[in-house]
Amino acid sequence: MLNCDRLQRRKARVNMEGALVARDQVGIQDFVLLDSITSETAFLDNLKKRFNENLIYTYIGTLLVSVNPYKELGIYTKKQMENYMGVNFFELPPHIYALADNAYHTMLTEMNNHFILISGESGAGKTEASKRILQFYAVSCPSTSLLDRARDRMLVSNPVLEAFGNAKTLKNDNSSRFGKYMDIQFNREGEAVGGHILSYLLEKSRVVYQNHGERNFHIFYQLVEGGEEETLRLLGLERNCQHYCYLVNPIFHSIAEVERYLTAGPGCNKSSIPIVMQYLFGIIGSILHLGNVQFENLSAQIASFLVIFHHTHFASCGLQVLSPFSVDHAIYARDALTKALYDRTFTWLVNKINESLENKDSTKKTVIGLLDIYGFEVFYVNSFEQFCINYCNEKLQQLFIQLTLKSEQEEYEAEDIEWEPVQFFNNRIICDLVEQRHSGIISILDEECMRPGEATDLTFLERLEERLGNHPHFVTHRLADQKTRKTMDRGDFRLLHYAGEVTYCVVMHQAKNSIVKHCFPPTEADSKKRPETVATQFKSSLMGLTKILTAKEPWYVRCLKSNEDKQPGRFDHVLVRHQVKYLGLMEHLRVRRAGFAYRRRYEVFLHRYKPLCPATWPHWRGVPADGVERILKHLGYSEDEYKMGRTKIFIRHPRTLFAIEDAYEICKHELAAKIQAKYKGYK
Ligand code: AD9
Ligand code: MG
Repeated sequence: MLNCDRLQRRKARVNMEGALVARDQVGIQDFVLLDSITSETAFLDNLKKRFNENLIYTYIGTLLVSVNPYKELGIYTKKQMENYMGVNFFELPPHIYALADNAYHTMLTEMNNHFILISGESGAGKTEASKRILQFYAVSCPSTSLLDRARDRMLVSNPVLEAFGNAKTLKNDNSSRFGKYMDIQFNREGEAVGGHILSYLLEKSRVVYQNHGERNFHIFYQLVEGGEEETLRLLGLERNCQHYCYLVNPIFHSIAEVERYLTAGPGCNKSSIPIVMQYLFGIIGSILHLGNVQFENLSAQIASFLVIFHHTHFASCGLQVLSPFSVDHAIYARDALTKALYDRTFTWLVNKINESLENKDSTKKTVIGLLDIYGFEVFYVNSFEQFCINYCNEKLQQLFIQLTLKSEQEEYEAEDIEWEPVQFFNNRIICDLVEQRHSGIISILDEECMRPGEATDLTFLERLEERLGNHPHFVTHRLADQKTRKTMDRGDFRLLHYAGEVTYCVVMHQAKNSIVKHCFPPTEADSKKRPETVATQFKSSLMGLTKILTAKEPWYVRCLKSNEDKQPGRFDHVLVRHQVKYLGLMEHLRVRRAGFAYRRRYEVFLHRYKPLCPATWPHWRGVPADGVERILKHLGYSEDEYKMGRTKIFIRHPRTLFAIEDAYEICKHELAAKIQAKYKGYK
């Protein structure tokens, strides 16, 4: 039914426009289709030509390249969504909606799971892209009034998570400081029936410290600047961000969206809403108050502020003794407490949202996963958080390489398809440097953390130097001149990431032993038993994510940053060239152009398309591969449009497949009409 609608809409559009391929006429819409683009310069020229005409999207086959315009283009209207519903890739100019729509229809046709990997550096447009996709599904998927609620909750969960998980950085005014993977679940009818969010390592250090020119999480300013008088009075807060040590560079934000979500209720009934709000805002308020606690007159403050700023130990007589912390210790304990509090509140919020999105119905569902994670970033000072964020980006790049460049080429080989190998940089070597068991940076960090009292940041650096000094992607101050010809500080190490060099500061000026402090979740840092370190936990969660993704069919959006200054419409050639290079877009283009857009096992292809050929319909008694060849010959395809592998059919261009799919839809329609006529005849 759905596919017939799609066909009707498509036919209507084709008639309206008088041509199957509606091109936007500026540059080239799909790099794969035109052989004239072979050099990086030509690739960039095409991107720029289109960007200058506000055409920010271009395809490499089914991969979507998006260049951040830093201005509203009016291309995300409801009308635009309708235009793209049920359209195959090459019918209309490239758009994020076309990709979303294709993923959706492929999922419904093949009844399998998909994911959309949105990648690019900080500020490139990943979060915007993921929001556009979600909005598209909200409008385009069929829905009943009951399901509207699940769908609306999915939509409104976004601003709330952004309020608590995003902040202004030097790279991006609305930078995601947590990783987000969201499954949207669909039933057989294609209705969005539920969802689930996984969040990854929130940058909680931001609660207590922000680099110059950056800000705390949005929610703090939303509450202080935008909260109601009564709320502020209850929480004892002043409407002045300058008053709070944890807040710098205040800016006005609307709190309305957060309140709307909380009153729409993550699974709570009307009467419990004010409690939820009070609870959340109460925590935000307490964090602000705690941040203002000063420790000069320690005893007076501590008297009024719990026992957390004391060491607890037992005297020989068995009595519990509290002795006050030093000022440094007390500040550390205060900050550890606020960070933990914020982190757990964020986890609680994600859980609440998940409760409200949960669909308990046990019927079969398929999913589209949306991955929007913090982008690769390099600051003047890079610490543990940047290390985790950039490691995460290495993993995603590795996944992309695995799924496109590597396995694609391996598959051609395995299937005996003639193939000229394309060379590419495999960042596996950097992932190993970070995560390899026993010899990677995380393992060495873990080992150091097992030596409490002895290990310091400097001993950690020494271990790294001893064990990884010869690694081509690892540099410390002793080796800096030889490897990268740039000097560096004694307390730093540098990684040569796939996307560029980043110098990480191990020995922070404000803390004597920062790495060891980062190792363990704060509440457990002083306990006797050794829990997993934060880095190891993060590594495990990324392994889990990779597993989730590899079980699904991939779609890619590669976001490019047009300039570093967030300037509307400015295309910085050098910056874009750098991204095109490290994202491996040219290699991807080469593999795509020489390769095949579509491949299916012979049995699957035959099963679906056998009605298209009298020789295979209704039954084909021979070998599946022969049946497939009969269908293709019957449809008039020449041998350069497809290749027969050992177990699969490979089709070169997506448009060939789309044409076969259209023929199938028409055939199915006719068959249904015949059966109906026959049935009427009986009546
Ligand atoms: V980070 O890794 O979370 O720091 P993102 O998510 O890649 O980063 P984001 O989507 O937040 O970047 O985009 C940054 C800003 O660019 C947005 O706040 C918008 O102002 C701007 N942007 C991004 N994409 C578009 C777009 N398609 N149209 C208009 C855009 N503006
Ligand atoms: Mg983001």
